[in-house]
Amino acid sequence: MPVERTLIVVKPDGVRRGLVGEVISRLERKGLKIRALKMLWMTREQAEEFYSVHKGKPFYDELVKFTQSGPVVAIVVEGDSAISVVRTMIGPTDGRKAPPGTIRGDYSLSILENIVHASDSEESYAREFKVIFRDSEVMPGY
Ligand code: 3AN
Repeated sequence: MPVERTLIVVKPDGVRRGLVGEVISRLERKGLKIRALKMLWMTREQAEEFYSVHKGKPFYDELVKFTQSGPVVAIVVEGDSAISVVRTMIGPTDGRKAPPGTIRGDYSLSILENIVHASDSEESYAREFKVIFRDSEVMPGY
């Protein structure tokens, strides 16, 4: 029963479509604790580092451009097995194939514009967190 932290980013399409509240609401209703929250417009450097594991893939340039196309909302949550729990809640990458009940399944018809990002491992979380937050921005237990 590991207590974990993970990062969720409501991507520019999710912010444009007014789905920030919906995403936060689902995380809170699940029982996950919000530890940090920030709205930002990623720079090119931030977007490139955030998606550095995809460098060289055919969709990388489009992904980096899309990530900078508007503001995003980044959320750190904490809870039992938070990394895998949140991955289950967002659903598979392709919104057309993601099942109903998942965030992508309910709100996306696209593989690129799929509303949210969520860390897929502790290593990813550690790297992605540093792109957006400082350690001091994470709230202690409350
Ligand atoms: P996930 O976000 O489900 O972990 P990844 O890590 O494979 O998926 O991909 C990162 C992001 O890259 C996705 N959220 C999506 O926006 C974009 N992406 C992935 N595969 C494709 C693709 N074939 N074409 C366009 N964009 C893609």
